[in-house]
Amino acid sequence: MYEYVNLPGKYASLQIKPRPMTSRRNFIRTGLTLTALTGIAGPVLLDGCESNQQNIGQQNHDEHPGKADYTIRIGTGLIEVAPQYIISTTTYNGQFPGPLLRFKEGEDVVVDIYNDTDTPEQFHWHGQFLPVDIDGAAEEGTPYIPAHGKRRQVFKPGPSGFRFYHTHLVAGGNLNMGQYNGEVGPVYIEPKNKPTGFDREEFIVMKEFEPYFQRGGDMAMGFLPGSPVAELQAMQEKAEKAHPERPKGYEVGYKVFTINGKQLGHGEPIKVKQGERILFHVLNGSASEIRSLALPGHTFKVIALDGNPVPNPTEVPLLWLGTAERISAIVEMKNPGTWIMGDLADDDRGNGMGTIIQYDGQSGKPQWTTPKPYKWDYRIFGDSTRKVQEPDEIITMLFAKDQAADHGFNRWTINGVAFDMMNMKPMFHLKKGKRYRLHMRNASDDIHPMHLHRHSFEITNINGQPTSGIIKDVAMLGGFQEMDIDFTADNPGLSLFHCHMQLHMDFGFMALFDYES
Ligand SMILES: [Cu+2]
Repeated sequence: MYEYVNLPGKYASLQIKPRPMTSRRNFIRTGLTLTALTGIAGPVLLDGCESNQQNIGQQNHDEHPGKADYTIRIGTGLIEVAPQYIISTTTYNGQFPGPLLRFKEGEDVVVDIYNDTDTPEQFHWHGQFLPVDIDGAAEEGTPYIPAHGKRRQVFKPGPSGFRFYHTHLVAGGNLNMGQYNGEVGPVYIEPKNKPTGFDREEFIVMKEFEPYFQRGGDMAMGFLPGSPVAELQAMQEKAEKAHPERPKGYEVGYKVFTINGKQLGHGEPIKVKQGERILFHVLNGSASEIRSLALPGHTFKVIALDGNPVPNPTEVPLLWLGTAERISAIVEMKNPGTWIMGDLADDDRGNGMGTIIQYDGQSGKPQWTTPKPYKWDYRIFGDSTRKVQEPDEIITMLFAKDQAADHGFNRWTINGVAFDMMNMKPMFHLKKGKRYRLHMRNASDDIHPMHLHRHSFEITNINGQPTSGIIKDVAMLGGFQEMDIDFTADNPGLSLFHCHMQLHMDFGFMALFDYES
């Protein structure tokens, strides 16, 4: 079903990622492009570069002298998720999560990234406004970190707040690749004006391990507000009726669930004092799952979404996070005891998705009570009084699922087009300085955490309800629902837009924006 192409001679280790249903000619062509991307000098064999190759190699950061602020080594690591249960996976610096990288907003940072694996890597700085040669997506033209090679990156981090890093490789049908691995780590960029109202910070990374395929899945659905749009529902029904012979497409399930790399009950408890205000920075590092988090007897005061302060910090009983979403929330410790902070899904929590919060002087068995159902509505954190700025242009996007169309996997399309990894042609064109509205329509029953690289966006409408002031880089679009996100084209260069479900993006759910010159 998949094939690898080995490049000749010294490039032998530069294997092309597995892609279904492509011609060998395309493989070879991409292989050469990849060689060019790595910056290794060699004869130019490309017959007509794609437009997205123009930005490559404009800066050679490898020449920056001195010592790196941080060094990352990508390689195989062993993660002890529980005593006598040790998982082997690809990690950053042999640990999971990868090390917390703390930067200062606007201050240059030097990061050395070594790739100790046999596969070229992409290291994506999620949520930052970086040039295409640093951002970490091959589709934008970021050079690969060669297998057993190194890249030095020098950049000005920003914007401030809770960001993260992760691999941006295509996994396709290979569950040992991409974000199914342990290649996720937190980034915190200190703002010039530090937030107040808390005593200390804790970073929480939620991530599953040991993935497997099944037909169909059980994605949490009912927690988003609003009802399905009939027209969008009808589109999926029509598509399914056109192929009654097809079964449900493959979905990913997991055997092991962790918070900060430990199954519930096996990590060190988070020790707290009564009256302490803890700022939790929660990251959903999953490749494909939507996560929830509750701490019985306590509330979360959400102060930032995806690292960006919200206009209306609000206390909520629990959190929901799509893949790659982050929430920064303050919990005031005012209910002494030993508690489980965990996912609402009993099976997932039972398989490890939780951690223990222990007050000083308390022992006892950790307590869990399932909270009442709660609708997760981004709009409560927004500013309902502010008038939304009208965009210069509205881009309508229809997302659709072609069930089990690609070797048993669902194929995903944006306006009828599945992203073609071979020609990587930009689909949408931006003019610098203009403001755009993406009117997203989901003609599928899945939730899609939609992500835009190298820019932040503002949520301006959810299912016909206007809102403003919520700045994010990933937003969950509900099944058969609609959402508007606005952004200013202020960071020229190719920018990838995709669903952050690894299985969706790998099977077509991506598009490129370019800037008109
Ligand atoms: Cu998706």
